[in-house]
Amino acid sequence: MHGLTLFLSAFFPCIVTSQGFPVDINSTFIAAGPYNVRVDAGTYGPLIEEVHYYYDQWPIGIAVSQTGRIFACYTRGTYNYTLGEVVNLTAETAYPNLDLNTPPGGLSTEINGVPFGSNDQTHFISVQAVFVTPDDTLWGLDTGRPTINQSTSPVVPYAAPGGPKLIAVNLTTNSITKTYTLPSDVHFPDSYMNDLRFDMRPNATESGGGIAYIVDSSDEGRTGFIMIDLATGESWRHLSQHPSTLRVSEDVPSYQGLPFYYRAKGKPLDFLQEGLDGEELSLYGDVLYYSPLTSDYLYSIETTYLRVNPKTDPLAFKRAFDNVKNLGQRGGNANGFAGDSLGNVYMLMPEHNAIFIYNSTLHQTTPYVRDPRIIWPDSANVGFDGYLYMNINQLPYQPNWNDGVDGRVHPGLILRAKLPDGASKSTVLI
Ligand SMILES: *[C@@H]1O[C@H](CO)[C@@H](O)[C@H](O)[C@H]1NC(C)=O
Ligand SMILES: *[C@@H]1O[C@H](CO)[C@@H](O)[C@H](O)[C@H]1NC(C)=O
Ligand SMILES: *[C@@H]1O[C@H](CO)[C@@H](O)[C@H](O)[C@H]1NC(C)=O
Ligand SMILES: *[C@@H]1O[C@H](CO)[C@@H](O)[C@H](O)[C@H]1NC(C)=O
Ligand SMILES: *[C@@H]1O[C@H](CO)[C@@H](O)[C@H](O)[C@H]1NC(C)=O
Ligand SMILES: *[C@@H]1O[C@H](CO)[C@@H](O)[C@H](O)[C@H]1NC(C)=O
Ligand SMILES: CC(=O)N[C@H]1CO[C@H](CO)[C@@H](O)[C@@H]1O
Repeated sequence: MHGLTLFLSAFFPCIVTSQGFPVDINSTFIAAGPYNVRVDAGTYGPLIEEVHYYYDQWPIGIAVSQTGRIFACYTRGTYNYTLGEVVNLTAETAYPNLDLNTPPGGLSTEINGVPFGSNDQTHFISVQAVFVTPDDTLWGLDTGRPTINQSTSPVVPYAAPGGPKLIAVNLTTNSITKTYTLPSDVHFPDSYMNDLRFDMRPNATESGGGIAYIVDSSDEGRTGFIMIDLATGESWRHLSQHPSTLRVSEDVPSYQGLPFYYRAKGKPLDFLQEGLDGEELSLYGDVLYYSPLTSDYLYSIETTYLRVNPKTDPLAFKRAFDNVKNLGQRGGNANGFAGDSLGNVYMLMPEHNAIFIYNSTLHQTTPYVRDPRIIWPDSANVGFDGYLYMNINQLPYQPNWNDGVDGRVHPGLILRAKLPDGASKSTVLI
């Protein structure tokens, strides 16, 4: 099949009819024998460009600033830093500096023989996701839950209050401007904050300082959403353990054509346990789209239900539960989400080496880009320059999922593709 490699970077436009059906998804033909056989070329959509090569730490989250600075985060582990900035084609460095990435007391501690994540509020422990708001603030979501004993029997210890936090960094001064920690009735010991979006408009909350919508993807506990009022620092939950946020039992996805079971070292064969994993706001911030990692279904809820602090309304939970919408299947499991200035909702599809778009006008998923280099697109971020940037980290080959054997091969990648129809970063939710 060597002939295929010739086509990997070719530009195949993907034309979608008004009914959403792609008519020009291309395949190619290999004239190896006398018969000209049609072959899936593995590609469609805009040209994919290689932007950065990760040779050191395997990345998770990505965010691109107004001036094109690229930030990555890395869950850890044993890594020296968990928040980094890309400095050239093949290297990143600790951001804002190594000191803030190095909790003096270590990443975890033990109380009566039970491991807990660090409760350090002023240093980064394990940053899972990053986001740049249009005012050029970098937001980092620290789970406070590092992986420990990575080489023997990996454990993700419970969080200690103070460790899990949302931090804001001013990209002009490169200094932390805000830190939000969470009370124990909002962030549980086994919560795991996984993704974040913002509506900074003054009318989004009564206090006028904007709101953060955060995913709790807890493998062991209660999946749901955590909201933070960015002016008052108050936080609350919604949709805890609503079926739309729960993992799908016994999910067996396929990656690169291989059926996938979860194989942790020293443990019986299992399945991915991850529920609610990705989210994206609609263009005007009135709808939040989301799905569990292990589900083919896309869900949404009007954000008005999530913005109600349940302390002020005894029916708040019930109203949110009653207003979840099932938007149907989308053609596979989805991992991260992204959104653009036209309201396109991008969904990262690790089973297809592709990114799909949910089009709320068509009520359908449509294809955007596909490429054999997209081996687990972990997160994506729309840049101010009209490109979608994505982190590729080969996650299904990581040791924690493969009996302790690390099948990943450097480099990891940042890829980018031009957005459709001149779309760019949305500045509506400023
Ligand atoms: C991490 O830090 C240690 C101790 O400072 C150093 O020896 C090592 O080279 C660093 N690793 C990387 C990949 O930078
Ligand atoms: C990239 O940056 C790293 C870290 O600062 C440095 O060691 C390396 O020499 C740089 N590589 C190039 C090609 O500039
Ligand atoms: C981690 O490993 C250390 C030393 O190998 C051991 O003492 C400790 O009990 C382990 N902790 C867990 C939670 O497995
Ligand atoms: C970041 O810092 C610069 C320089 O002090 C300031 O002008 C800017 O307003 C700050 N950004 C935000 C979002 O506060
Ligand atoms: C905030 O105001 C904008 C118009 O400026 C409106 O479109 C939006 O719906 C409002 N949001 C809320 C939560 O009222
Ligand atoms: C959705 O599809 C319609 C019809 O093809 C198209 O006009 C629109 O630009 C697409 N995108 C969004 C975000 O609605
Ligand atoms: C739009 C596009 O790229 N079409 C191509 C699909 O594949 C055939 C056969 O390789 C080409 O001839 C077309 O140009």
